[in-house]
Amino acid sequence: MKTEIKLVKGDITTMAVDAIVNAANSSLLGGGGVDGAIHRKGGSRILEECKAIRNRQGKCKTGDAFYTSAGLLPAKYVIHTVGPVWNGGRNKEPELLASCYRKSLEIADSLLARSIAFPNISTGVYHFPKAEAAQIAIATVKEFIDNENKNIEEVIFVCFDDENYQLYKNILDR
Ligand code: AR6
Repeated sequence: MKTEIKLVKGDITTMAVDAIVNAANSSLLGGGGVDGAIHRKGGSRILEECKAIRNRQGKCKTGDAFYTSAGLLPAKYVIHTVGPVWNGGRNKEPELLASCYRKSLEIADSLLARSIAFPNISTGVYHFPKAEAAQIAIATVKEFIDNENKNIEEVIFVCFDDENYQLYKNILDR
């Protein structure tokens, strides 16, 4: 299948796609940034589902992902993934970030999602350097769609800030 990669500048909570990805934290109980926006606009149902998952299986490990419904958002599902906190780069941050993208894609594919939108995981409060994060995000998505994907037709990178948007644009235009 030919899967398209698209780039958008904006707010991921407005995306009418099958799955949006949330840059969550291991508590699963919400936070600021994109996580805050998703819970705020999506309503209490998302948090209730997160709490139920936490009660069943405990905290979410860094690099791992799980999904809930999308509450009041236009998407069908929210895939919550926990990005690494940048701590110099020698604590497996690149591998863990790649794992966030890969596991999210695996979940979306297993949900038969045809479209998935990603924020720039870990590049806000978690301070992952944006240029390196963009390389990892794009390389991991390409690898997945070339080798494993069955159902996803569209992967959209949703950049909230200009710097991320330009970094992605430069790589994708090459
Ligand atoms: N739509 C798309 N992207 C957004 C939005 C939005 N509405 N809002 C912010 N971003 P961050 P992290 C971008 O800090 O670094 C939370 O408190 C933002 O510009 O949301 O993975 C969690 O609970 C940045 O590029 O996530 C965790 O505790 C990107 O989203 C912690 O932050 C990620 O920034 C996770 O930190």
